[in-house]
Amino acid sequence: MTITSKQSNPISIGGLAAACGVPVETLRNWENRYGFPLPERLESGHRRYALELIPRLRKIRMLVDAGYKPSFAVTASDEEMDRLLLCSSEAASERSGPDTAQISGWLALVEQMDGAGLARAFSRDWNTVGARRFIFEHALPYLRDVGCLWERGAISVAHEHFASEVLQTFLAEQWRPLLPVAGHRRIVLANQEGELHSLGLQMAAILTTLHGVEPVFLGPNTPLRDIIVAATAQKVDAVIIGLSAVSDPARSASFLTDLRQGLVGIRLAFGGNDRLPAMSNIEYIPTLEDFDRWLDLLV
Ligand code: B12
Repeated sequence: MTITSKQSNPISIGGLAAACGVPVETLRNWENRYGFPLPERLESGHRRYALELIPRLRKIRMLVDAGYKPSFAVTASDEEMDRLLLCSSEAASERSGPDTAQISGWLALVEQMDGAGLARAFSRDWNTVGARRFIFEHALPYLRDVGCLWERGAISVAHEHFASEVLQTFLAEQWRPLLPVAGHRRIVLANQEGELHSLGLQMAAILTTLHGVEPVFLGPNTPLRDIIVAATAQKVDAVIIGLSAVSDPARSASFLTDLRQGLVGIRLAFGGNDRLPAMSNIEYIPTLEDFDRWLDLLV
């Protein structure tokens, strides 16, 4: 298609290269290989580009700088790009401070699949910094890095499973001996049916015991009726459901609504997925820090 130079703010390939930090040669190369960025042509044959291409091209450059292949970066969806860029900026290599060394050490043990070493390293850290700092400042960023490294192809799915499994076992071993003795409040902690991301719930169990409240821990993938039976029989003060970004909001909302109907006179709250609609008589607790405050008010 040919255009006249009067058309909506078109810029030359040199202008685009300067605006995005991508060399002219590379822009031509991407156009030939991947069909992006596509110029319009002046009658003279010169390329002209819409200004709207600049933000996307800048993101592509950032992804390539972060180590992604151009064939992947140029064709990624906008949503995917945003997620990966967030991931790159949060990755261990770009953080600084003493916590970075801690987490990098754990990740090295994951790479070697050294479970005993990793459990010992968790234990040393837990004893040094305490439960809350362990969770919020080390375990959560560690899991985020594991996810990022896996997304970048730097570690395998097996490593991701290994990394989360060792942490999951470690966390479970920490809170059970802390269980309070008689005369305390009790709450059910369960993941929705189909939900396997249970580490948030394990961390919630630790915070619960730190408040002297007993978790009735039902764990991942718990069917609706079993939550109702357990909560009713144990006469708990509340039921807390752990979801994740993976859970389908409509399905989770329907699960929670059914659960609400089955739980007579028991508080119901959920955390872990922020895409659900507001639901009557069901509380939403966005983060584990919020859950820590929620427990302050319960006791
Ligand atoms: C460990 C992990 C797994 C492990 C889980 C093991 C376990 N025992 O939990 C395994 C290997 C099983 C797994 C499986 C899958 N996973 Co996964 N997983 C992860 C990983 C690396 C860490 C998640 C985690 O535990 N984080 C710790 C929690 C506590 O932190 P958080 O999620 O940020 O939660 C915050 C809030 O949501 C809230 N919160 C969370 N839980 C709770 C609970 C309560 C009670 C409260 C109050 C608050 C709360 O508090 C936190 C902040 O304070 C993430 C990567 C990442 N970048 O997060 C992927 C990730 C979550 N998984 C993902 C996917 C796609 C899957 C699978 C579909 C993969 C597959 N193809 O099989 C399956 C789904 C399984 C299922 N049906 O549930 C995607 C989700 C993408 C999306 N947005 O939809 C992620 C982001 C990876 C990725 N980048 O693609 N996964």
